[in-house]
Amino acid sequence: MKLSFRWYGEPDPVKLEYIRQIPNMHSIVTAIYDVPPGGVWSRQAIAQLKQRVEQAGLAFEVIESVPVHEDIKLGLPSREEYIANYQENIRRLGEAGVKCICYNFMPVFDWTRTQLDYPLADGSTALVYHKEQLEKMDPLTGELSLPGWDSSYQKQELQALIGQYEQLGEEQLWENLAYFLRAVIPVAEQSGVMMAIHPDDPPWGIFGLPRIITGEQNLDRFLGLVDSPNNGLTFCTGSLGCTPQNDIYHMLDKYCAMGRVHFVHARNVKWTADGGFEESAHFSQCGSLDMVRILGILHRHGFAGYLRPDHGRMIWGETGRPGYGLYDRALGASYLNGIWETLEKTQKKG
Ligand code: DNO
Repeated sequence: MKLSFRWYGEPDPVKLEYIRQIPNMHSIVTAIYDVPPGGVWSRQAIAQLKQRVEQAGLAFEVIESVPVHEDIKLGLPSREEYIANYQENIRRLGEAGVKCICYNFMPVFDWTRTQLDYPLADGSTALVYHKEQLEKMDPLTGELSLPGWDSSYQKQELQALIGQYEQLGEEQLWENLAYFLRAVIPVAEQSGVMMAIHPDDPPWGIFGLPRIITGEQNLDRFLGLVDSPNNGLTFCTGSLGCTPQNDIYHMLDKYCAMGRVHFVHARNVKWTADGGFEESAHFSQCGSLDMVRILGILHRHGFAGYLRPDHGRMIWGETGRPGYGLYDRALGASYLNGIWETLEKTQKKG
């Protein structure tokens, strides 16, 4: 297991130098943020980022994300150019030593929550998804803006885009995903890069948009689209595990056995009675997921991929990017280290 930590580049209030001080930290998970989706990342920008991360004593091996342009998801003729650009990014990142690229195939909106500063009983705040709040949200009329959302769309453009996806439907989205994978996975193979799709978060359709990377059946289908080890998963415990309908322990075991889990986002969520969830501290008893069981499965399979603590609460008065402060993620990292060390010292692998 290679412990890693997400960093949003120089503007991130969490400094690389602080991340370095977390025990056992191996690598930084980051991206080039100033190129719009679909563009090519310059070799110079990649080299600078690599140098900056390595100078801080950390490895530059995981990118999250290289975004997939909407035209690829929609299967428009312009996808050819964007796919060629995507292939070029994989080549360039591979040349720079990147081993794993995390991406998603969610139409329009990335991860979605209904509140980013929900007060928990202990006085911290967390990201939550409450169904009754979601029902009141309308991306076309509301003022709402969440970090996972692309704020560059005008309301009219957004309306047109949502309309295009409604027409497209799930099956065609699968087709477009297969088309994309058939083009990029061979390049990833040649470049020594593991592609690791992030599950849809939450794993169900929102605002009438189709979502397909949601549960076991669909992940099986996804892995079968291109049967290559380079066509793999980011196993996000909090995304897949935010509904008890997903048996994440069984799924993790199965996909590890297949050698298709390259990256793990380890976080905990607490299911709520309305079918939604609240993000909690990593500690098992704080949420609905059993972190010892999750790491135990990874350990049994000799997991040598990347794992990062995921969203944290805001604690100790920290302010900053919701879910991505330093303190609670660092607590999460230390807790995950503790579980892993115990497993190393007490369990046999294989
Ligand atoms: C949320 C993240 C996601 C993830 C993308 C991957 O915190 O896990 O935004 O980075 O979906 O493309």
